[in-house]
Amino acid sequence: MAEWNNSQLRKYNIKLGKIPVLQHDDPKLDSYLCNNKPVLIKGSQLISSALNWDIDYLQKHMSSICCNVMISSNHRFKYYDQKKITPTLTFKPLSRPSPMTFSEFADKMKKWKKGDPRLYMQQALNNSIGHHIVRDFVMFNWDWVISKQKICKWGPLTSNLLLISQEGNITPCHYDEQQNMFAVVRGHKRFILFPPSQFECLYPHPVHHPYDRQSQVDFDNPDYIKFPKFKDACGYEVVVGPKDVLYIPIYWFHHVESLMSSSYTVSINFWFKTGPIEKIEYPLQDYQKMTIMRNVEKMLGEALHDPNEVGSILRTIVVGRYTSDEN
Ligand SMILES: O=C(O)CCC(=O)C(=O)O
Repeated sequence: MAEWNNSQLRKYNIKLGKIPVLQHDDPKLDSYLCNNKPVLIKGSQLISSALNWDIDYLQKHMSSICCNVMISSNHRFKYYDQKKITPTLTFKPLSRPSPMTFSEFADKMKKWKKGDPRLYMQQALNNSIGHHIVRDFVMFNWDWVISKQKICKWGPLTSNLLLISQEGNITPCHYDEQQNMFAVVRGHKRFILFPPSQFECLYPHPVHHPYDRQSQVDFDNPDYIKFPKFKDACGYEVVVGPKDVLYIPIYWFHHVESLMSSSYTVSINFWFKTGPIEKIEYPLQDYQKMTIMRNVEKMLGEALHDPNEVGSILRTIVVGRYTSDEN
């Protein structure tokens, strides 16, 4: 399998630092994980038993399993919540779900040629995925990841997504409400991460919108008139390769590119709920303020019985009252 090089990284007009890299047994690691600081972890063996998960192996052992496949007319796979699509909203996503068996997906991947719609499989691993895959899954280095979950007092593991992406696909910038240990099995993925403090520079869609949690800014073609603070965005980047694990802290924005080192990438994420807060300390951290903002939006939507009214009531509260220098 080929290596990646800098020419494969998409060029963006964003200031970028580097994400630190630590060995799994480095004594400093726990402090990163417990303090919501991203870090690339080497040598954990978290998914060693899945290193042979290429399309042929998975086709052999998951052939009839129905999988969530997204199809897109371009390279961007911007996630949306179908439950938030309402009849009054003009919403035209460029990608659409197209469930199919793993065998159908594998055949499409093998026959794919330039100009065809792009494919991205994102399937939760559960015990219906065939006993060979379950056997490999059981042999993940659970002891290691569960020890980190305990040390950092994270909540339960909620899911593991198996992600199979064509090279060149992009998951645009968004944040999740869970802690994520992201492991690459095959190929390379470039991540650009932004801390919660960058919320204002990244302009996530409103909570009631199907694109909730996704940045409105198109990194390939930013609209600086609509999103002027995007000019000030500062991120951190890292390329994650086979056997590496990237810790993506809860509420950190992330943008992901599958690089050309391989015709497709295979990765597995480990999503954990955040743990109960034992003692609230003030001032609150930026990610805690993000949860408050989300709750305010949700509460207003419910109280008004109309999510379309949330923006105007927030403007009425803020503009001229909290926006002048005297405040
Ligand atoms: O790998 C990708 O394309 C997206 C992964 C992601 O956003 C996640 O695991 O939260």
